[in-house]
Amino acid sequence: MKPAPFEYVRPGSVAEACALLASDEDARLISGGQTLIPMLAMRLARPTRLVDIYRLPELNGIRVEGDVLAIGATTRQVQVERSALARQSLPLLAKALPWVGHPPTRNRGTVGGSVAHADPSAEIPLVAVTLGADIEITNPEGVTALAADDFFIGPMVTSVMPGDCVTAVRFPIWSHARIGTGFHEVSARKSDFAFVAAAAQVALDESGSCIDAALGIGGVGDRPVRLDVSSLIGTGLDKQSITESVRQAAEVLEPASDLHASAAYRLRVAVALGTRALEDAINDARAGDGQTAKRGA
Ligand SMILES: Cc1cc2nc3c(=O)[nH]c(=O)nc-3n(C[C@@H](O)[C@H](O)[C@H](O)COP(=O)(O)OP(=O)(O)OC[C@H]3O[C@@H](n4cnc5c(N)ncnc54)[C@H](O)[C@@H]3O)c2cc1C
Repeated sequence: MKPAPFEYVRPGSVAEACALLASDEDARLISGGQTLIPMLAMRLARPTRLVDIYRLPELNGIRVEGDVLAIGATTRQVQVERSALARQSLPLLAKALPWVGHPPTRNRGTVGGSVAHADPSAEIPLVAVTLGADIEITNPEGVTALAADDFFIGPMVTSVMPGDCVTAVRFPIWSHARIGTGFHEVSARKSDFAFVAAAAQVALDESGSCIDAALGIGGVGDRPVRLDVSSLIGTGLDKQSITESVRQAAEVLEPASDLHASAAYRLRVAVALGTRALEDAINDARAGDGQTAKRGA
């Protein structure tokens, strides 16, 4: 099948892109095209006009801004994967990225495109929710930011309105001296979308006691969810406390059944992978071979 006819425009700035979007409700942004091009080819999307932002230099780049790592929307996933700065300040994203599709899709797929597409199983949105990232949105009225938790609404549904362009994602950098990360997912084949994914980051003090813990689960409900494992803070992180904390936190999950997996399977795997991701993060922090998050590196 071939795409339905569309007009193709390559604006020279974000402002021009937003104006083009606002002037035509059937216009659609295209970035890396890894999701949109197949949708066009299958006629699941039939925009009248494609507004191509992929080469806008103002949207590409990885930089430290105080205590956050700002990643421009059209920064390709492979750029982040290869960035020493991203690996050092955002080790959880670095650990998740190899699970995002295949090397060829990461060569063109962008961070902003993945966030805007909002697949409930996608790894970058999961890390954004787990760490409490902010999503920057630009439209003809100006620039705003939304917490990732408020940005993702449902499967492929976000707070992006007609005329909006996601322009950056800002991930908090943990400043603790000892942090560790863990990431696990189950899928039919490596590089397929996850049935269930779990992302965890912990910080330990010098005595090995937990001072911060974040755990997110993807693929189980209609969007990625951060689980409350704050009961682990101040503890020595023994196995029983971890298992119990994840089991209790997972009660908020609302798993759905589909062709790939039943709701009961998804819930069971979410608890198992969440526990495993946390244990890996703790071992990583204890061993000191997890990247130590640093600002301004
Ligand atoms: C074979 C294959 C396997 C894949 N496996 C995975 C996987 O395991 N995990 C995973 O997470 N992804 C996976 N993907 C999708 C991933 O590769 C895409 O990169 C990602 O979903 C979209 O990024 P993109 O830049 O290509 O966006 P595009 O395809 O260009 O756009 C996707 C959607 O987002 C909108 N959009 C794009 N940029 C913006 C913006 N800045 N602001 C507002 N809206 C915007 C577009 O209008 C469109 O609706 C896979 C893709 C393929 C082809």
